Amino acid sequence: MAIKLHRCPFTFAHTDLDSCWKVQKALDEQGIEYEIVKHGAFPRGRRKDVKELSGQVMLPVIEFEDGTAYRAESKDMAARIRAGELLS
Ligand SMILES: N[C@@H](CCC(=O)N[C@@H](CS)C(=O)NCC(=O)O)C(=O)O
Repeated sequence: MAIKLHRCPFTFAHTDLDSCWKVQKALDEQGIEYEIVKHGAFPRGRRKDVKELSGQVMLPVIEFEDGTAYRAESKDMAARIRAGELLS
């Protein structure tokens, strides 16, 4: 089973202006396998599942295999991934 990347639906946006892509790109660069779980864009209030998982509504969120979640500013998430510290 792979980790899950909970992200916005705009998977065509391959730009660092997109927070979800920033994290997805870092996972790709590090060769970390993941499964994408897409969520609706608006409104935030509809994201009950994201809230339940991570305690907040913003994306991206990484869900580890044990069901725990990791959410931080996307630039910090990408930096942790690139540092090889995602799973530690
Ligand atoms: N500063 C945040 C921004 C995160 C962000 O705006 N995420 C978007 C998806 S790419 C989002 O959840 N937008 C919907 C919303 O604002 O409710 C970060 O870099 O993590």
